[in-house]
Amino acid sequence: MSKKTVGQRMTEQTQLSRRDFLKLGAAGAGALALAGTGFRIVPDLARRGLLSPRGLLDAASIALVDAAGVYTEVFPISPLILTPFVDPLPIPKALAPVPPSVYNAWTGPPGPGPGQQNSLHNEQHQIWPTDPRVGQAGGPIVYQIKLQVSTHDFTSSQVQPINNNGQPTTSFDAAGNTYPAGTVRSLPSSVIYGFNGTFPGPMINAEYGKAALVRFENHLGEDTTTDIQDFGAPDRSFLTHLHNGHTAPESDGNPNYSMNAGPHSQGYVPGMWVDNLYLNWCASGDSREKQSFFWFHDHRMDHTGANVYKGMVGLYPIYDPENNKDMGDETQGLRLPGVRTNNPDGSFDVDYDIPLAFYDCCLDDGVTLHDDFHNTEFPLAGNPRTHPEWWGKTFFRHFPNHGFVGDIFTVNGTAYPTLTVKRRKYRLRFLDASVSRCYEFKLMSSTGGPKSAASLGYGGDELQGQYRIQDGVQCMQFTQIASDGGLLPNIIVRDSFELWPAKRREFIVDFTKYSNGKATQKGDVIYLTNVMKMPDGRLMSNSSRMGLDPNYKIPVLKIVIGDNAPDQSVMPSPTTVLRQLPPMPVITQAMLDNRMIFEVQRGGFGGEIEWLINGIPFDPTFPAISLKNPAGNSPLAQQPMGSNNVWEIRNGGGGWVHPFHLHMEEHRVISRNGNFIVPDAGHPDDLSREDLVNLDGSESVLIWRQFRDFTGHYVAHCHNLAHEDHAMMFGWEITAALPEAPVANAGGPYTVSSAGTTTLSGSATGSTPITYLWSASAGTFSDPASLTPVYTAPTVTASTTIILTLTATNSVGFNTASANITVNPVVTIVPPVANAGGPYLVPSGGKITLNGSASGTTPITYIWNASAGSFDNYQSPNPVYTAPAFAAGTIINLSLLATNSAGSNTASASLTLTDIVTISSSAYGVSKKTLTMKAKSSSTSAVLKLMPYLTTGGSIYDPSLLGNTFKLSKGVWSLTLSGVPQPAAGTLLTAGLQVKSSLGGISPITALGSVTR
Ligand SMILES: [Cu+2]
Repeated sequence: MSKKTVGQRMTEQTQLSRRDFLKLGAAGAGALALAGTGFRIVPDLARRGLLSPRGLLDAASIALVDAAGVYTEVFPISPLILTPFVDPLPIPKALAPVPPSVYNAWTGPPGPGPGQQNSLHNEQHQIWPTDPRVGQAGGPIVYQIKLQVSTHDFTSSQVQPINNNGQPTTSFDAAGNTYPAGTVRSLPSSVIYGFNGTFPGPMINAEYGKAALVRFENHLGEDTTTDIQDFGAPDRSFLTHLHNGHTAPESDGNPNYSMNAGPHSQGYVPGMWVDNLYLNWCASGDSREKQSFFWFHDHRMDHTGANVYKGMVGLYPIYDPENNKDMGDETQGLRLPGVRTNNPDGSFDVDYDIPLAFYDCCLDDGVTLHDDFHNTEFPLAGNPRTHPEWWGKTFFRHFPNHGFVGDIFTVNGTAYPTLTVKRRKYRLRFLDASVSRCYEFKLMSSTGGPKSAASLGYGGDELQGQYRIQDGVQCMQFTQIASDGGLLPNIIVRDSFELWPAKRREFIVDFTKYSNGKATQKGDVIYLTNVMKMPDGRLMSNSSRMGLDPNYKIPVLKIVIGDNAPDQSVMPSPTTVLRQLPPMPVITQAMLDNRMIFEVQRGGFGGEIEWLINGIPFDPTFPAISLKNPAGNSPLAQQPMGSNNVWEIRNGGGGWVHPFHLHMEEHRVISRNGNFIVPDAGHPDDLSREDLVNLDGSESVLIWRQFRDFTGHYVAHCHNLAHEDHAMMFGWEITAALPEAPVANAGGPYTVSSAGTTTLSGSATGSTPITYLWSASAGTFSDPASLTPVYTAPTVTASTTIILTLTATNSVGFNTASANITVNPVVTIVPPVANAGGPYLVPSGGKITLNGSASGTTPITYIWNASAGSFDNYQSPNPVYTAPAFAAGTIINLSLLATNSAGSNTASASLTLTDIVTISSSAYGVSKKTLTMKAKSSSTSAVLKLMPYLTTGGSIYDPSLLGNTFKLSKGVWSLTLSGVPQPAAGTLLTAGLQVKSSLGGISPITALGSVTR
């Protein structure tokens, strides 16, 4: 790392460069002869003598290069594939992991220790899966991927060599033969740098919660005989990036890291290996941050486009087993299409869940000149010259001026493939793995079928895509479920969608019916069709947003409807929440004012540093500098770990589009071009999490980002790889988390008895280490420096409040917090003695208010219990009790439990259900000295007592009659009593009757009459 200060660097790169460029103009042709100085800035430039001694590209050399037309952008016309849509679409299978018995025997097995991360033994994994933050049991699943020189065939079809007018033309072979126009040929295999020697490379089916460690090994140096042509990193180095994995820098595969640490160069050269650890852990462990489709690709500085184009592409779908939400099993969780098979080797495959990687290429015609800035890096090629011996093999130009687009469109490495689908729903995962090409896809049917553009009379750029369905009409829709940031909050139903380089979008397509509702039939054909015309790497000329060319409908994948098949997947409804968005703070004006601003632009410099950010080419040795923000600052692109910020990504020119990618964490779009209503019509999935900012011409996009979990070097760059390789990239860093001042919390409030003890519960947030100190106006602590000391209260005779204070101190400062503790005098508490009252008499089914009570220290709580019946409030000492309708004479046991803090006591009372006695008729025969009556008892077993009632002047006249008893018969009896005494003449005699039951219960007094004797 250079020791220059930021100020020195800014001086060099802004003031000096600007002045130099203005001053020099086209004057100094000798600039090209300037020797490289070993400067690390854009090292290839230095080596090629295109840098000044200060590491800057001299304007003179730029002007010279421009004038010489070094990068004339002439592409060959690829030979026409004669029988398209015959080769089946390759559907990748999951890569098998390496068993522990094998990788433990490796020289330098994977592991968390120092020096275990790469073959240079100079790096260590920042976070191992067993780290408590990640919390995975055991080590990662280990994979091995070898970078190998190999070959690849894009088609099995024969081809017709054609020229720029679409007419048959001559062709060549490696033996030096020339074939006359009209000769149908077979293509030679193209040479690739492949992950495990294949294109696309392997697919790793990953799962959240199970880290994957991939050992990438460079075997590209072992094949010294195959002609590797004139593209791909000339030193055969690699640097693999898992696109938008939440990955530590040492495993991220980015040049800002690789130039400053690890290999300390552009990549890992032949013979080296590196363990990229993909934790499969969402940022900060927040499930809402989970993603669903990564890909890994080369990121070697200056040659990413060439290396990717040469085959370094791998797939990495990632599933979410939490609550079986998205685990590739359509019978569970969200029930997205997918039937999972767990393989014995520990991997798993998912049927009806197909990744589709799009890649355009162009094949050498043998007559197009090979000539660009990189000529000297491939001395064996002898450029500039034509290469008829490479006829039919992939052709590449580095093209700093625009970008690179091919004229043959491939899916999963096969040109114009066919996929026969079952009549059911599928999950399709789209990835644009192209260098520069953007696509817009529709599902179309065609009556006439594909016709070659050549046969339709097209020429030049209009031959791109080779085939057209000019009669194509849209017949199905896409149900979008995910973007590059994982599952959307809700589905989006779309007629078409754009796919820019590195972008991923996932869809459910229901192949049982067309969008008009009509059922599909076996044998029906649907074409996945690109309707975006992009004649060069600059921008699209036609699309739904830019104006469609009705004749430009390029079928890229033929889909044939096949047999019926079971389908237990469920199409999510518009209200189904697929994945909740993580929280985003309210964006304040202060946040907007203090944002970082990065403007991507086509510079005036041309050549290798054609593409700039904030006016300077990529410098891997320093973090970028933001343009001056509204708060007046130009901060360095450094963010403390744990921080978040608003970044503005701005397209400084109208003539180009840029898919701008930021490593490490996906972002959220806040606004486009000052419009804070997200999403706008052109970007419906801006509401999701994304790792690419698609920048239309002159567009400005504000995004909100977070910087969590790791520290170190990352990059952000245009994913038009021709732009990236020509300096449209910047380095940024996550620095150590800022120290935070402590915030103390003394806990409480507390209560303790006079002279008693209690354990305190203090705490504090802030950067550790933190020291603590308790103090109090009275009382003592067992250890005042502990967060949780035992506090001993003073002796008090009346309730007293004491203030406790906790002081927390760290390197930033100190903070105090207080809590109250109430000290109560010791009091004697008398246990309760309960009294249930009673005994109680109550008619069967009747009510009575109980008179329970208790002595003792209040508060006392009461609980009544009864063997039968009910209480209106069993916790009241005086509830109303409702007796059951049992037979008279039944005895109910009542109990009353009284409780206070000193104990409990129970008292019982009995309650007897009484007989109900009524008198139905009665008479008083004064003359006959008789009383007659009829009475009724509710009980058949009661013995009743007649209680005649004769008074004179308020006194019972003849109490001797009381006590007569009569046996009840059938509940009703009648009685005639003779010999009733006669009072003296003139006496007022009042007579009445009452009946009392032996089972309890008594009738009301029935007044019979009165007479005066
Ligand atoms: Cu770009």
